[in-house]
Amino acid sequence: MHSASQITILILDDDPFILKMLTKMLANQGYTKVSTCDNGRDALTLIDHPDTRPNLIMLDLNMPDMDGIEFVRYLVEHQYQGHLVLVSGEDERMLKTAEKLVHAHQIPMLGYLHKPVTPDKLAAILNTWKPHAAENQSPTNHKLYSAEELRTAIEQHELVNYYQPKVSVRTGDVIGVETLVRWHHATDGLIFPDRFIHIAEENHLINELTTLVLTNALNQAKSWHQSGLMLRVAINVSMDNLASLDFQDLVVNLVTEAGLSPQSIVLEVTESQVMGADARVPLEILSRLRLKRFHLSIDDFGTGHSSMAQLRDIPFDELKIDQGFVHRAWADATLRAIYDASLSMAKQLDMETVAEGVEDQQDWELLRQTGCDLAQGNFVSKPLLGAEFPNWVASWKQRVRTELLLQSGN
Ligand code: G
Ligand code: G
Ligand code: MN
Repeated sequence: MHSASQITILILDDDPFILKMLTKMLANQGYTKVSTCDNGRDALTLIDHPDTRPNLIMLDLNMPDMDGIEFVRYLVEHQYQGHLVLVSGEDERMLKTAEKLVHAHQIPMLGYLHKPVTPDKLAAILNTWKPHAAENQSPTNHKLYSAEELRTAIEQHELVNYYQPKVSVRTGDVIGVETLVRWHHATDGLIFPDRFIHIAEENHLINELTTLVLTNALNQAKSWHQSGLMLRVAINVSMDNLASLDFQDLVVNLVTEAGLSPQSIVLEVTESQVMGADARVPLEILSRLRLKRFHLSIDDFGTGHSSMAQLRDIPFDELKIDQGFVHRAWADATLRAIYDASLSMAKQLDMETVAEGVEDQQDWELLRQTGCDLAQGNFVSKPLLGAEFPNWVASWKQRVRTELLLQSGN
């Protein structure tokens, strides 16, 4: 735990009574380095100066000139590196929306406090404070990679597949895996796809990348099949892969050469950008792959453009409910409504359902109660290297029998 004297706190609220009351409450709990502002402009001046820059800001949402939401945007522009606590009289949904926005701006947030603030709640939230890594992070951690570096990485096979299991919620059987690519960078370590997929898409490298991922995944699938693990293997396909008709030949040829059947391959499609004015090419590729009995999956359902128009136009076999609507849907009425609606729509369309981001036992129980077909997430397993898989399967089978108490189908 930290000591209260370590933290420099700034309270921003237009109500002088709140400023006085919070300052007093904080002092009673040993927080003495506290300053106050009744408007955003003055607060930004304090933040800009190294001597007065706080580690923690307690922010009111509803203020007359610059409101809290606008203030958060300025915090980003002023490169604020500390934490935030929202303090507001607004309702739960409004506070949650504001919290999402703060997360989207990548400002670490300890949580929110409803007004009137009680000393207990205040103490509980401040106790979770830890110095934020970004406050002393080196800028190389945010390094951007060039197209040339990525091209070399693909050529040198520095991209490595990880595999995350998809299991049957009813029986616990391991049905398949999703392939998730990572870059094993010689000097920077393990790099996640959110830092390089877009570079591949923007620089005409996405077909090379997907070819490498698919080739490695097919080799892995073959070796699993030979050892009796009949896993269905999913790969992620970018909309940019679907821009040219060559892609379907590429996939068909690689799968045929590997001696695998299309039924054992799943293509997960997200529409990361709006389908261009001419949707004929992607539609043709997906329809033809489906005719050859490849499984098509709509990924991240409910976000961005992975939406109902796609469901209407493309013959998907599987619907993946985005993790943002799965984790804690049992505790949150809004998430639950979206989760239920997605599940029900998939069932009416005769699609298999996969819930992503299943993180704990309560998430798992919700899937069981609602009849979701497959689960994927850290509760089952984090993404694994191919070589780790057989051992994981053995330990999972054990867990299915002794802890989850399911009747396995095999
Ligand atoms: O694994 P996480 O592992 O961080 O993956 C983040 C995102 O990257 C996911 O949305 C996933 O769909 C995407 N992704 C992972 N591997 C690939 C890939 O081989 N191709 C494409 N286009 N996206 C991928
Ligand atoms: O392709 P897609 O966007 O569905 O990729 C799944 C992403 O979710 C990957 O980045 C993967 O590492 C991540 N992931 C997998 N399981 C969990 C989980 O239980 N919780 C969270 N937060 N992320 C997960
Ligand atoms: Mn996916």
